[in-house]
Amino acid sequence: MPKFLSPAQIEQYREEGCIYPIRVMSETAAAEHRARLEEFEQQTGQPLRGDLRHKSHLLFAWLGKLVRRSAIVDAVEDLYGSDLLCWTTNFFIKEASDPAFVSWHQDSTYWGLSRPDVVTAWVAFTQANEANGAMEYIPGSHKLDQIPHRDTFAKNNLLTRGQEVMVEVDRSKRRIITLRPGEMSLHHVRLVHGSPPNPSTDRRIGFAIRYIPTSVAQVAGEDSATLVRGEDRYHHFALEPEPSRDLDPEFVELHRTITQRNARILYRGTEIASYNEPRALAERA
Ligand SMILES: O=C(O)CCC(=O)C(=O)O
Repeated sequence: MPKFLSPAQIEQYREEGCIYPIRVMSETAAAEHRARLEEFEQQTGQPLRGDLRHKSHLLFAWLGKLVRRSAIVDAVEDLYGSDLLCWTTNFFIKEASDPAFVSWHQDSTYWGLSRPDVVTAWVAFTQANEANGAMEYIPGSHKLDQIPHRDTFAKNNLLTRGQEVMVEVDRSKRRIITLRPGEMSLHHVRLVHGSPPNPSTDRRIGFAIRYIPTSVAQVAGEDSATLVRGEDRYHHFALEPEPSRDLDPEFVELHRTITQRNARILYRGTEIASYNEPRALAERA
């Protein structure tokens, strides 16, 4: 008996590789999440960037709670069972009139995970639609094997390596993931997806939470993850603690260590050692 998703939604995930919209909090709560992010950005005087966009649930207690939010985790449990890790989180923020985009790709390409049993809960802090660069996907493409990708390191590409699939994508088959604030989509790690720039007058903010069953392992190096439900009988990942307050110095240090280690996995085979480097290189160019 599913806890949160309907049998039709579960079937849609199996067949299409993506389900949306799924309401996981009220629009007011989503606005509060956005306000918390923007309060921090005001303090630092700039949009969240570099490694602060990744594994942010270790820096901010309110994001630590979000990755454990029962509506989200119940939905993930309906797909992958009751022993679950949050492997990582990534902010995808597109400013107003922003050329930033996401090339067509499969998430699985550089993540180093042992099986494609990985789902992303993409939680909308703002609306996401055709007018502001919402995610698009090709239904059923998650059933393909791993497709070869080329790294572009393109300046405005939000992906770590600007990676893109080395096959022609038939855009006429694409579907647009339209979300209201407080809704989420769930997409499979092999799904071919991407998103165009945001020409609108407001930011588009999504928080992507990557979940795996505890049986999935990291095969490309040492790694850590957050247990969000059940028990970890496999011990493939070092387990991460939950922050009880924002920007606790111990957690800031832990976050630095973990994101540097993660970057070594994601940028393996290149000279790049941190999430901050591609951006810094692009800004100097
Ligand atoms: O936010 C976007 O536009 C793309 C997000 C994405 O590629 C992902 O969550 O895997």
